[in-house]
Order: sequence, then C-alpha cells, then structure tokens
Amino acid sequence: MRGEISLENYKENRNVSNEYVPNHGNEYACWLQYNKIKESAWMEEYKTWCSNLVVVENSEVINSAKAELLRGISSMLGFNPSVLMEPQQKTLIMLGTIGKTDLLDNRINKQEFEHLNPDGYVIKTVTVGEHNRLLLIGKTEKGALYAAFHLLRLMQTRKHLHNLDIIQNPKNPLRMINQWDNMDGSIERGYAGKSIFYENNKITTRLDRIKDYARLLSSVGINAIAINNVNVHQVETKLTTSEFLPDVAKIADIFRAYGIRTFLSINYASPIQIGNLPTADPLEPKVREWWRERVEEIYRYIPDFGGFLVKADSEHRPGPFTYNRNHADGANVIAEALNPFGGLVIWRCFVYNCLQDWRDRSTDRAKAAYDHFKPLDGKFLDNVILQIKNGPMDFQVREPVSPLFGAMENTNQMLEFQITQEYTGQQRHLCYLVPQWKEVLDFDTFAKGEESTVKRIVDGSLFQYSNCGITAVSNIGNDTNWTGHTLAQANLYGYGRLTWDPDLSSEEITDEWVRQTFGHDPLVVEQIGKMLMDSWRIYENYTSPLGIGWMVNPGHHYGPNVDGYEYSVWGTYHYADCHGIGVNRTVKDGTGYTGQYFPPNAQIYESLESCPDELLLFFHHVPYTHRLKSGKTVIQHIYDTHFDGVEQAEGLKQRWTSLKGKIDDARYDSVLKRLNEQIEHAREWRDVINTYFYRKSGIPDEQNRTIY
Ligand code: GCV
Repeated sequence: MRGEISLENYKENRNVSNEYVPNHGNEYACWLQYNKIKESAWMEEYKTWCSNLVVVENSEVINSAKAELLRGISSMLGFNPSVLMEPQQKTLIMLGTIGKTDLLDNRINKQEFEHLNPDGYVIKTVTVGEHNRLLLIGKTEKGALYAAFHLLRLMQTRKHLHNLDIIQNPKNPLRMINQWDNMDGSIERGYAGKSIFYENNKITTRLDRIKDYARLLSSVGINAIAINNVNVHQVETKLTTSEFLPDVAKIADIFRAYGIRTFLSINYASPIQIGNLPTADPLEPKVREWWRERVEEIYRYIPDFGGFLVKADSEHRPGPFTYNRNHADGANVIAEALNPFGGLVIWRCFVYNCLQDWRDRSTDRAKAAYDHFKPLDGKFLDNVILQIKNGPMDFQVREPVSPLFGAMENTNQMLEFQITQEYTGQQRHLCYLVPQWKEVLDFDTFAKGEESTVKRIVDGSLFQYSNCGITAVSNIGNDTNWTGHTLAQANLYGYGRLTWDPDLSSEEITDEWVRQTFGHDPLVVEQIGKMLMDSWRIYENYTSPLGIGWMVNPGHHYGPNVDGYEYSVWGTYHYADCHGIGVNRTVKDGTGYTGQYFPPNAQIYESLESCPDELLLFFHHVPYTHRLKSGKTVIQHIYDTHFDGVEQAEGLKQRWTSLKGKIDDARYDSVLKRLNEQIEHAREWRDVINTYFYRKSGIPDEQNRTIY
C-alpha cells in the first residue's frame, strides 16, 4: 500500500503562479483562441462576410460585442474589419437590437422576435437585391452580445455563414457562477491558484483579468455571479458597506458590460457584526430596518445589483435557527429589502447538522434539505430562490438527484452544481463533469407525472417559477490557464453551455470545446473528445464505488481514506463491516430517505431488485457477496473497477501522447504532467480501496490479482 500523499506535498509540486501573467497565450485564451484560419476556403468565405461591420447603437454591452467581434475577426482573418454607421457595402455584418434602428428592423420579419426572451437573439443571413447582410440582432443588447459570441463560435468551429437562420433563447433565466473566493486571496476548494478578485483583504486592482473572465463567462451565456465565498468571514461581511462598495462597484461595472449581474454572499449575522445590533432575529423590526438601509446603500453604488446569496445554519454559519425562526422568516426579511430594487435572495438548502452522530441511524444527512425546506413550500417571497445542490449530500462522484427538486411547487428553485472538482480529483485528475450534469438535468422526478425533469423544474416551465435557473461553484483561479488542469477548462465551458441549453448533448458540447480550444485536426478532436467523455466513469472506477461516496481524506478531501470522516472520530460514511457495506436508506427498515422521492422513484430506490447498480450502496446495506445486475458480486465489482480504473487512467495518457506535435508544448506538457500524477494517484486509490475491502471481507479476488 502506498503512503498517504498530503495535500501540502501536492502543492509543493505544483506550478502555482500567484502573479497575474498578462500573457495571452493558448493556455490563457481558453476557448476564445481566435487562431488564424489557415484553410483558404474558409478564409475566403469568412473574409467575404466579415470585412465590414455596421453598428449604429452605442452602449456598454453593444460596445463589448463590437470589441469582441473585432478582436475575433482580426485575429482569425488577419485584418481589421471596417466599422461603419451605414450599410454601404455589398456584404456585411450588422449588429444591434430590435426596435432601435430601421437599418435592422427593415430586414427582418417582426414575428420572429415575438418569441424571443430578453436574452434571446436572431442570427440570419438575408439577401436584398445585390446586398448580403449577416444580422446579429438581440431582443436586448445582451442578446446582441450573445449573438456576437455565437458568430465567433460558428467561425471557430468552421461553420458556413450563408443561409444562417438561427433563433436562440436561453432556457434558464438565471445562469450563474458562485465564486468561493475569500478576501485574503485564498479560494475555498480552489485548485487553480489564488483569487483573481482579492488579495491581502482588499479587492484587486488587476481588473483586466476580471474583464477576461467576464468575456469567457459571457461567451457561454452566464448572466450572474456571486463574487465571494458563501462562507462569509469577518472581513467579507464588510463587502456590503461603504468601505468596500466603491470597489465592488468597479467589479460590477466590468461584469455589467458583459451582461452579468453581480451578487454578494452575505453573513446572516451582519446586523450584529457590522450593524452593532444585539440580534439578527429576522422578526425584530430593527433588524428589518437595518437590512433595508444596507440594501439602499448598495443600490446607490450598484444600481443593477443582483442580490444576496446566503448560506445560513450550515457548517457553523449563523442563521435564523438561532432565534427559533424558520428559513422562510430568515430569507423574507432580506427579500423585502431587496424587492423594491428588483434584487433576489438566493437561499441555499445545504442545511444539515454537521455534528450528526452517524451511529444514530434515525438521522440521515441526505434527508436534511427536504426535511427543513419542504414544509415551508409557499412561504417564501417571490424574489427568494432556493438553491439546491444536485445531490442530497455534497457533490460526490455519484449520488442520486436531490429529492427536493419538484417537491416545492410554490417556491422558486435553482440547481447548484460544483465545477471546481472538490471530490472529483481537484483538477489534478481529468474528470469531465458534463455527462454527470446531463444525467441530473434529465432526471425525471415525476413531480407532476412523467417528463417532470430537473431541467424543466429549474427552468421554471413545470411550475411557472418567476425566478429560477442554474448556478455552480467556479473552478478558476489565477493560474495562467485559469483552471489548473488545462482540460478542466472544458468543465467551465460545458457548464455555461448547459445553462443556456440543457438539451445540448455532451458530445456536441465536447466537440465545440475541443475545436475552439485545440483546433480541428481529426485525431486531436477524436482523442481529446474520448478522453473527456470517458473520464468521469474512469474516475469513479478507481475511487468510491456504487454511489457510496467520500472515502477521501477529511479536510482537504484529496486522496483515498476509506474511513475518513469529516467532523469527528466516530463516523463513517459507508457502514462497512466484515459482512457488508452500504447505507440502508429504505422506508422499510432504514433511514426512510427513499420516501422523499415521488413514485415510481421511491419504489425503484426502495427495492434492492430495482435500485440501479451505480447507486446501490447509497440506498442499501448489502453483503459483499450480493450479486449486482451486472452478475458480479459487490466485492468483485470493487476489485474489478479499481483494477480497470488504473488501466483506463493509463489509457488517457496514451491517447494524449498520441497527440504529441499536434498541440503546443506548454499545454501538451502541463496536461501530460497531470496525467502522470493521475495515474500515480489512481494506483494509490486502487491499492488502498482494494486492500481495505480485502482485509475487511476476507474474500479473495476471483482473478487472483495482487492486492497490496
Ligand atoms: C463553502 C462542502 C465543502 C465546503 C463548502 C460547503 C458548502 O462542505 O467542503 O468547503 O463551503 O460544502 O457548499 O457550503
């Protein structure tokens, strides 16, 4: 068995740059590479369209769109298009919004715009007489910005521009990012360097990097960002005060120009900590007045401020429970203050007793969110949204979908994913999460009969929510390549694309990303595409089996530790003994968690026969000799997947090395380094897990392989 590798050792080996490198190389540019087009046919076609750009409107967001088009076109085609106020040339691009100018309005059929929502757009090529026009028209200026990014994507992925007839509406109203950045410059669960937002307890002055982040986010349709960690410490509590608001406003200015609204995470005890009140009781009139004044001041600095993100009564954070109030009381007092300004309260449902004694089988962390929030359905104000993690536990490599989705018909809900790879390899391992997220979005809750999928709940269409959408914890830091592992850029890209359209397939998203990031060599597209698509399953194979989760070192959550338990010495997440493993969450004789699902999911999970293999140990405690639907016993499945997982990790490296010479050295070498680490750590996982269960069960491997 290999020794445990500490996080500190990993960090020492890392090439973490804490300085902003204004180097706009391939690593930094992510999917906005805009590389020079070398194929002459494409060059000719794009040149014809892109030589002239007509923009008659003048606003911040339109200017961002114009600047991006000029940047992308000049970089890809090698010349600067002429920017005109009048469409004099035969062929040109026209950028703008509907209803602002006759130049655009005369060329389009008004009915096409009736179905556009405020972020939607039309891209159309029209021929009038001798004139060819490529129209990029938004319902609002944000739509025009998204249309500009869409055109650049078409060019980067080598799509023809004649006969374009595209109408796009984002499916989700809120498409959000949560930064877990602290003002000391650290990032909770950050694996790509330090914060690009803060250093030394101040807001950074390096705003150019934030602008590039805004470009990346906007290019995939993100329209909201909470810029500080949900764990709000002493100093971040003051972000809502005049000490920091002028600087927060500068960040909001940057994001606004890219169609992104800025939110702040707040400390529920703010009235005490910065307001000098004796209480934060939400029903206390002085507390209500305090929030009103605080919010008014924020809007004086940031007129389109998005609102607050709140983690309350969770993992030692303060909340309304202190005052014997429920979470609706807690959220509504703040929502009332924000309401006149159009602000939102995004209230997290990650509320559980982290000091729970796991020997007491009547409590089950998985049940907590539903137990706390379901009884409050209909009690939250309309500008409150409940933010629910995709699973009932905590972003494990595999867990079921949270049963809270669909369980609150009269309460706005949004979905929270984690792009940062806290439990999925911390950006040292390749683990492409888009296929996992697709499974969550497509999961049918049966809340309102068939087709009550999670994606239809959070986009608001199932229950007509007024505020809803998807959010995720960011995976970026100030490493030159933003994400530590260059291939982890695909997770940020894929997340954004899914928030815009959850019906895009993983394959489509992957293909788009690879082509924009690494070009069009067929071998590159094929091999990187396969690496990404296989990587989640590979990671699952050599880590935690059959939905049981965890088995990581407590604290930093990296590397195997089967009995690793977060909060004290007396718990395990898996209940393994010499006979069997798994958590009995049945209604019949377990924790009763399965009863939180709508039928037929409740029955499917309740029954050992119908429970899907990959979630078996999440729902049932079984002997090691229990036979899975695959025909294998649980113990043999554990051995086999762990041996396979290592071989598959080695396979990832083989695919990558087959691309040598086809990828620039910087990115090739940095990914290779991480793949080597991944193989080494996959072996460690295999050996630790297999040894543990061999010793625990006493059952040998059928194939007689060496288990250390
Ligand atoms: C921001 C998990 C993570 C914490 C995180 C928490 C949350 O417990 O380990 O780092 O805190 O989730 O989502 O609030």
